[in-house]
Amino acid sequence: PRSSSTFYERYHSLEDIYHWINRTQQDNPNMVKAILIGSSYEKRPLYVLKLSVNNRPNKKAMWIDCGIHAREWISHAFCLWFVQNSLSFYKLNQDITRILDNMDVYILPVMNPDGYQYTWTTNRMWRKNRSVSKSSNCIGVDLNRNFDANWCTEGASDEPCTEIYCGAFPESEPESQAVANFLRSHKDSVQFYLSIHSYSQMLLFPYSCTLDEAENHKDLLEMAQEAAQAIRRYYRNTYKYGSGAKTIYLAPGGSDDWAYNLGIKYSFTFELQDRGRYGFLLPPSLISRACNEALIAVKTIALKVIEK
Ligand code: ING
Ligand code: ZN
Repeated sequence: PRSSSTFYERYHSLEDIYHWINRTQQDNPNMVKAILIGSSYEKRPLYVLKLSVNNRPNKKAMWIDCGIHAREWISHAFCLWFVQNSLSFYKLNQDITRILDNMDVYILPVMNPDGYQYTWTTNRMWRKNRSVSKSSNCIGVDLNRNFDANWCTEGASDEPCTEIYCGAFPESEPESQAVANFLRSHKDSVQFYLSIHSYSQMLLFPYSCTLDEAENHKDLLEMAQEAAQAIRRYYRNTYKYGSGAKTIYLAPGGSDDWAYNLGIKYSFTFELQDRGRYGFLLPPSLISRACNEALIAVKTIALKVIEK
């Protein structure tokens, strides 16, 4: 790495991320708690970091997951970036302060640790988890097709050898089940759900599993539009926005649609940089730019949710 690049401007192995989680909670005992929400198919722990600055009753919360897809390395990098930025700028940056004063933040930096490990050791382009199928020699379920939202209809596949295999049944995978269980038990506080992917530069919201409009479509569209405008204004970069099904493709079983139907009315999937030049292989020199522009979109939407 360039000697001037910081920890957050590099990609990190799974082992390094586990160490980072540990260190982050040890160094910030008043603000950070690590919560074990389950384990992966290969029995690796799934840790959520809870950022919380006070115990106000009836506090809202937001959720961010990264790394549902193994090869989308900028996603994992974003979760680390977001935590670092929140901890560094609380009480210094007005927006961060307002967000943390009004919301607890739950961050799952690696939703698919088995797949991520596999991209470091064996196949950089792996997408799915690493679960073994009963009916096929092919490995892995697409965790973003495994949630219970029009599960395994058009846009997913019941064929284990495809990249969009939906699994044997909804929440068949321990990774998606852990996330769904956690959100079910926190749905009274969590009002903003966000899943981070790459690439293509898009701010998406429900639905992806149907062409129908979400009940609060206008609200979601307005929030995504404001977030995209902020990115354009501050970083001169273009993000498309809209419902998933109409902006990219029909994709049933996604986490954002499922969270939305659970009652989390502000539910989004961000596709970070780039638009295809490097694709999943975004060079480390572009991490800071990609994360900062996503961060401004998160802040824009979180501040709107606080006002609701
Ligand atoms: N894109 C997402 C995918 O899982 C998506 C798009 C968003 C699907 C929201 C469902 C819901 O295909 C990438 N790059 O993974
Ligand atoms: Zn993805």
